[in-house]
Amino acid sequence: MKPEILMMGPMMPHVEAALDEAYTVHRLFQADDADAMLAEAGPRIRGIATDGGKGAGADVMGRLPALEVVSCYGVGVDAIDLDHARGRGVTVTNTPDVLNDDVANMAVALVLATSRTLVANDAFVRQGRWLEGNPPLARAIRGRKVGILGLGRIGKDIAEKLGVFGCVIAYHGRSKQDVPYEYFDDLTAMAEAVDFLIAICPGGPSTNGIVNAQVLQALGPEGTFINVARGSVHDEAALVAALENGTLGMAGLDVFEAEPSVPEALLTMDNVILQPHQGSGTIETRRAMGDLVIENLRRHFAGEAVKTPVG
Ligand code: NAP
Ligand code: 8YV
Repeated sequence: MKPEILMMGPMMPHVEAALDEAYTVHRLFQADDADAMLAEAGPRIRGIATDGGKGAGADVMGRLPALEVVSCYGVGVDAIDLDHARGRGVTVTNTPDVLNDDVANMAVALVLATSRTLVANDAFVRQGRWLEGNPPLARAIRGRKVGILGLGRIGKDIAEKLGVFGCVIAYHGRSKQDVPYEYFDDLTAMAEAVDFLIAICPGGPSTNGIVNAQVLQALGPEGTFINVARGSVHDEAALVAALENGTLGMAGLDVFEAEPSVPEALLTMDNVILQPHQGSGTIETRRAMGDLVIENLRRHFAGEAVKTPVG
């Protein structure tokens, strides 16, 4: 008898194929009546396959008395109720490290795209405005100061990459680390001191709205905010207001509070570059993330230690 698992949302084809081969998969997102599906199959379901957006709440996990493992396609597990899982001894796994390179590349791309006004200049050419003269000059990044909010696995990769571009790196987190970068124990103080603030910390209650109006004001009219972490990390209303009134110079955003909805006001601003949560969005990285989802479930059901448990 194959173990039965619940799939919260569509996954990559190779992941769905591998999971269908090894398990009886109940697709919650395809159920005409999710409640009826959970009532019928819930007692037999031993695993969940999910992603960072759909996560797994206590509402669903609470319907699965035989649940043993949650395998998340994504490193951020803020949408999984970890307290509920821990309280029941449910193993949670994620996909760390394999995505560092591409998520860091997205942060670097947003730093370059904002500093060199890439998107606005693209429109400038397409709209024929170049025929009337040159656009305003952009800004260099060599020698400019970058503050990283969350110097973890991805944050360190961003620091290393931007170091090669000649940026001066600082960071803020809850603890000082043994790294050759300036540490700020206060986020507002760091924002005041840097040209770019890059958020790459986890989402969740401890970071909810920490990039607030005060932090954005400290970053200032010449400053740029880049968010490749979670939309919950910034106060979106304060961010829109700061960009509108010039308190903040520019923003490069891969994540938003209510994805896939983006505040209307941001759509018409030319001092903002928007991405549809694609930090890890390359074929290569997404395949590696999918492979980890499969491998963690395989190991669990083979009675082996999972590869990448959430601590
Ligand atoms: P990580 O290695 O765990 O690093 C997280 C860092 O954040 C640590 O340096 C930690 O330092 C800091 N941090 C944690 N809580 C904090 C708080 N309350 N205030 C300030 N700093 C805090 O995680 P990672 O693998 O680099 O991933 C980071 C996050 O990136 C994920 O959780 C996810 O939300 C996001 N992400 C986004 C994308 C995307 O597509 N845009 C892709 C992958 C990941 P201290 O413990 O010292 O505070
Ligand atoms: C994923 C992410 O795209 O890893 C994360 O935390 O945000 C992204 O890599 C996301 O989890 C998939 O929904």
